[in-house]
Amino acid sequence: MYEYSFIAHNDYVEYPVEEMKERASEFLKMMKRRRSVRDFSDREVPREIIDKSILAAGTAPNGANMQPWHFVVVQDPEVKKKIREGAEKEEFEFYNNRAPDEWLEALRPLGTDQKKPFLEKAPYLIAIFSKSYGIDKEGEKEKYYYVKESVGIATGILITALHNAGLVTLTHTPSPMGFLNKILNRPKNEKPFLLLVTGYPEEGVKVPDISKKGLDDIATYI
Ligand code: IYR
Repeated sequence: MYEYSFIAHNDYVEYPVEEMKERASEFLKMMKRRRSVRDFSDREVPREIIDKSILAAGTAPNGANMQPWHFVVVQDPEVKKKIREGAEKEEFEFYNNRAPDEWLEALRPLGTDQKKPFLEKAPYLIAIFSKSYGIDKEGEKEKYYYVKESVGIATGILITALHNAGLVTLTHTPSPMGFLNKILNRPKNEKPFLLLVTGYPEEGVKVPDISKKGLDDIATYI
């Protein structure tokens, strides 16, 4: 067990109420512009943007501060090709054999299929792994807590950070994703959580005309 000392939270900033309202409203406006995109440009993106966004993801609140995540950033065309092949193999099974009709029906409006060319075209694939447990300095297993919740929150922050920087993302979940451990050489305490594709959108990209639920539909105030 580690012992932490406690320090003053000097980084907290309180804004005047009017400024808070303005910030909340500006943030909502910014987030409403976020869309999942399936066609990426191959334009280069400076690595620094990815680095900073991953560091932002790493600030996520998480179980006992174990930080049970690992991000593998793939730029190498050979590795991207292997990931595309692995994903398309699973997706073929999904679309042709595994997915129940009801699921395929729900996906129809999105126009998705087993072909995933963006996995080779986008400049970065970020494979997010959740760590089921850690290995401490003595080589002993270390228990991790609320792993899915923690990695889910970190992923949300990563998506938000990339969007805020001006990139687009696709949360891609080929299922099952075990092939990512093999290709990316990750240990067995790490499970693929999802594959985040990021870069600039393809010029003239189209997105489905969908809307988000309103406050009354998603929240109850008591
Ligand atoms: N993983 C598949 C299917 C898929 C599932 C859901 I739920 C989506 O919102 C989108 C796609 C694919 O990526 O095509």
